[in-house]
Amino acid sequence: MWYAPDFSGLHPLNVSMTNKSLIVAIAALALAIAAAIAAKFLLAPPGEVTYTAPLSACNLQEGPCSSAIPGGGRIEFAIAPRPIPLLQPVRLSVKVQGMKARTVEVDLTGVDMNMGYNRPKLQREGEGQFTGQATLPVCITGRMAWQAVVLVTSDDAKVAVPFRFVTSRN
Ligand SMILES: [Cu+2]
Repeated sequence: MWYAPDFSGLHPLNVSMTNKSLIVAIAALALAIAAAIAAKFLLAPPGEVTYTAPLSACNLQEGPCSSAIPGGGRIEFAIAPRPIPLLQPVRLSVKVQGMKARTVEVDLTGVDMNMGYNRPKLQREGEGQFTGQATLPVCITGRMAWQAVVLVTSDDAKVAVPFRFVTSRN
């Protein structure tokens, strides 16, 4: 029996095809890595805060407070009635300027003590106008410092704007 040696695997065309697919594979991998790096830097994963405003010195017990956001916009926030009561529904109002707000939430936390998860989602009332309700739990200590972080989400950003206020037992 005589067998013709099989050189098909080494055929010049096959070799060049192998090289081409290898180059394509390497290029695809490099592109995927570049895309992953770009995604990490340019697009934050959904739900992740992209900008946190410095803590405002404004006191929500005295009236509406506002804070600047990147791009020349502003977030105005108010809690009513004032003085802000405990164990009673309070009205939260947020005005957003210079940002296409999709959702607005207010995260209410105790500054020095854990008061549980309290993050009502506000309803859209008009262009850049959101309102909602929350109830602050009563605190065993008389004086209680609160932080209210207004969370505004657009299609490509999530901005966190913190404000503070103090309640007394009432
Ligand atoms: Cu407390």
